[in-house]
Amino acid sequence: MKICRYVNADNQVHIGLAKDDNTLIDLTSAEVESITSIMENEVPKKFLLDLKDKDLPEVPLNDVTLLCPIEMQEVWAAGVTYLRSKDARMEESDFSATAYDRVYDAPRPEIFFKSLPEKVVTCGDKVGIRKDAKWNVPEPELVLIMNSNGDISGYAVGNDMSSRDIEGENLLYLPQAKVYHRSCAIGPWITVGAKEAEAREWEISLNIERAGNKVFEGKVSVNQIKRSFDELSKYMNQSQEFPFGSALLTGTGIVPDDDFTLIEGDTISIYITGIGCLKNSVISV
Ligand code: DO4
Ligand code: MG
Repeated sequence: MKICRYVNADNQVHIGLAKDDNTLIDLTSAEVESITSIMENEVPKKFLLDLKDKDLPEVPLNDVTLLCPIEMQEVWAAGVTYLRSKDARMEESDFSATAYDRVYDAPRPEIFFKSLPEKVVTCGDKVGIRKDAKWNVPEPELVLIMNSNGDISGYAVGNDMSSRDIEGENLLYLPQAKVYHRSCAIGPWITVGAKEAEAREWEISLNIERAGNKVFEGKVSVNQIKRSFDELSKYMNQSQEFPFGSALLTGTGIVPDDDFTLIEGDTISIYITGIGCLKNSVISV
C-alpha cells in the first residue's frame, strides 16, 4: 500500500492512499492529517486497509501535485552497507581506505546526519551539485521510515547526493560532501506494510540522462545490503529520541565509473520496485 502527500486544485495539503496507478483516495476526508500520524499507528497497514473499505472521495493522480512525504522527521543515512560502496570508496581515497574497510565489517554501522526535514526535496524538484566540487554523483538508496518507537513502518526512494572528491580528500570532510543545499531527495511515495523479507526482493535502478541521451544506468538488488534493517534501526535509535519518527537512507550499491560526474541539467531517475520512481534534474548550488 502506497501513501503520499499532495496538493489539490484547492491548494490544500492532503494525504492520499494509492487506489491504483491513476487514482488516489483522499484520506484527509477521514481526518488523517499527516503521514506521521499513519506511521505512529500500531499497525499502519491495517489502519489503511480499514480506510480503504470506507467510501472516501477519490482524485485522479493527474490532477494533483505530489509533495515530499517527509514532514518532521530528521533524515540520517547509513554508509558502506554494500560491498560496491566499500570498494569504490577505498579506491577514491588512499588516505581513508582502512576506515571504509573496517566499518564494513564492524558491529557498529556508519550512520551520519543527512538533512533537516524541511530541506529534503522530492520528485520533480532540483537536486544540487556543489560549485566547489568536481566529482559529483547520485546515490540511489532505499529509505527506512521509522516511527517514534524506532519501528520500521514504511519505505521510500531516496537520493544521497554526494561529492566524491571532497569525501575522498579527507574523511573529515564527509559532512561537506554530503550535507549541502538540495543534497537529499526522498519520495514521493511511502510503501507501508512490507516486511524486510519482501523489501529485500526489490531492485533499485538508476538512470541518468544528459540532453536526452542515457549516460549511465545501473541496477542492484536490495538483498545485497549487508546489514539487517533491524540492525540499522537499532543503531539509529540508540541513545536518540525522534518524537516524530525518522528516515534512514540505507546506503548505495550503485556507483558510476570513476570517470563519471554529474553536470547541471542532467536528469536522475531512481526506481525501486515495490515503491516507485524519484526523478530530479540537477542544478549547480
Ligand atoms: O562513508 C561515506 C558515505 C557512504 C555512503 O553514503 C554510502 O555508502 O551510501
Ligand atoms: Mg549514501
